[in-house]
Amino acid sequence: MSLFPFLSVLWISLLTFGEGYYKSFGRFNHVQDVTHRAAFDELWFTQKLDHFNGADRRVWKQRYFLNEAFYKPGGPVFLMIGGEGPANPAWMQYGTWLSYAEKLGALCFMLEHRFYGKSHPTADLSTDNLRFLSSRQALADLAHFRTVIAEDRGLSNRKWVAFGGSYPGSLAAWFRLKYPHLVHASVATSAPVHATVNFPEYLEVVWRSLASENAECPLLVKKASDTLLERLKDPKTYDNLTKDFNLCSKLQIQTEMDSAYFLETLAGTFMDVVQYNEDNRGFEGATGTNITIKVLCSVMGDASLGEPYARYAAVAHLMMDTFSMKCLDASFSTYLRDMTNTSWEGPAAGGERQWVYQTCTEFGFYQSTDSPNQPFTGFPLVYHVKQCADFYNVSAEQLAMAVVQTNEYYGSYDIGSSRIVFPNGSIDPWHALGITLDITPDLPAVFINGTAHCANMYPARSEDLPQLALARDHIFLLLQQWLKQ
Ligand SMILES: *[C@@H]1O[C@H](CO)[C@@H](O)[C@H](O)[C@H]1NC(C)=O
Ligand SMILES: *[C@@H]1O[C@H](CO)[C@@H](O)[C@H](O)[C@H]1NC(C)=O
Ligand SMILES: *[C@@H]1O[C@H](CO)[C@@H](O)[C@H](O)[C@H]1NC(C)=O
Ligand SMILES: *[C@@H]1O[C@H](CO)[C@@H](O)[C@H](O)[C@H]1NC(C)=O
Ligand SMILES: *[C@@H]1O[C@H](CO)[C@@H](O)[C@H](O)[C@H]1NC(C)=O
Ligand SMILES: CC(=O)N[C@H]1CO[C@H](CO)[C@@H](O)[C@@H]1O
Repeated sequence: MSLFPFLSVLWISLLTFGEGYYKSFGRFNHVQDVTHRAAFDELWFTQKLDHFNGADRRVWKQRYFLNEAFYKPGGPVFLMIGGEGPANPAWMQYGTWLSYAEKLGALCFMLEHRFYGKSHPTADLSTDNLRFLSSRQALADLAHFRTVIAEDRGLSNRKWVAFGGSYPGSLAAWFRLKYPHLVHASVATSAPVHATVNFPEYLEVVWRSLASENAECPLLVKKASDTLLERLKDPKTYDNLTKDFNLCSKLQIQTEMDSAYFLETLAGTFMDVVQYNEDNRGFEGATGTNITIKVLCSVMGDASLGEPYARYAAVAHLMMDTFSMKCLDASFSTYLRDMTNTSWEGPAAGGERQWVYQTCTEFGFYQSTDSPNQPFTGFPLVYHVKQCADFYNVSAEQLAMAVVQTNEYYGSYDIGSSRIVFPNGSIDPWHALGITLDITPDLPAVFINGTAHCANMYPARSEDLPQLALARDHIFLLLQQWLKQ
């Protein structure tokens, strides 16, 4: 889901379509809702800066949203958890959770994640200040918010249910795990609960998802990316590459980082399209929702465009047209400059600088080309790990230790809890780090064959796959049952 998660756990999204996604946020103001759901408020909560140091009394303002339209006295309280991007108010008007709220008479809150959107705990995004950015601090924010709001509004004896998709899906599960007295049940959609430095399985799922459209498709992608890698070895080809991919400045390859960034940017189109294939995120104002696996594979299969390399370039052009980009910026030095800008007005302050920091200090999740069973080449694990040093002075050793500690702290796949449901979509590459089998009857997985990242959270559509509609109903029945316990 793209609230935040939208700009998903997959920062690649931003590398490739950053502009398009960001512009889409502004557009919500123009979405005129004609239903009775329109009313919701933007509010601010006084939050502690450091929950784990009693001597630190500093506070800041955390943004949240409230929709009371469905609340019936005595009903439950729903809390949508924000993630690695601005909390998108579109979720206060649309989304499956609201249809559950309507049926169950729930009061609905959404809390923006610290350091994202308008929730600024510190004066800037310096590495020193980013020390206060972690999932643990975010969970403590949720706990403090839940406690104070319940007291202020007389909701202490109501049952609270947490929702989240992608990284916030993990937070929804962990909130129930770590604060079971504060949250009665959780819906943890497409939640990557296992931290791992290297995540080569991501691109393996991309291969399988492309192959499910057409067996030839990933082979053609592989052929194209192999050709590309070959050409990158010869500087005489750079003028042609610059032209073929409509790069903003002449291709310059001085280090491994330069070539890896270029190759990753091009692969990013395929990764994004697979992750969000045919979902219903258009309601958020997202552009490019008609670019699907089917569309990419039909371009890759179009022999009239020339060799696979030329078709790969055609895909890049299609994305530039779709997102109205004048040219493709595939320069690592620009990326490095943007990512190290610590201003709240900086080019990566929409979430990239913050999220990559969280990957370097908690989760890893690096979608490397280290597996042979995937279609791309040229962005190995070392390329990702080096960014932690370049952007935040975090060493490979520190990263490895942090990831081990994250799994120790949350339990990875062994979540010792209850009343958490884990929906997963078969073509979503993130399912590889999710809960894929029922842990206990009280910790069920809901498998949705043929859907992408967070599909069950979006508003229902008539063209949805029947299994997606069934999954939504199934989750509703679980909530109904759990709220009686
Ligand atoms: C660049 O492309 C042109 C035609 O598209 C081709 O004739 C030429 O050989 C290419 N140059 C290199 C160095 O590959
Ligand atoms: C996607 O939609 C846009 C705007 O509606 C349209 O201009 C474009 O041609 C469509 N692209 C594809 C591949 O269908
Ligand atoms: C950071 O980005 C802002 C906004 O784009 C810009 O004004 C500022 O000069 C940048 N700072 C540095 C150090 O590049
Ligand atoms: C980077 O971290 C190391 C220790 O981890 C420290 O000694 C060094 O001063 C740091 N460098 C910068 C530029 O902050
Ligand atoms: C998923 O659906 C495909 C076809 O739509 C089918 O071939 C496959 O067996 C299904 N997988 C599962 C696990 O149900
Ligand atoms: C793709 C995937 O991991 N799917 C799993 C999701 O959860 C169900 C349980 O309901 C598993 O059977 C699937 O394998």
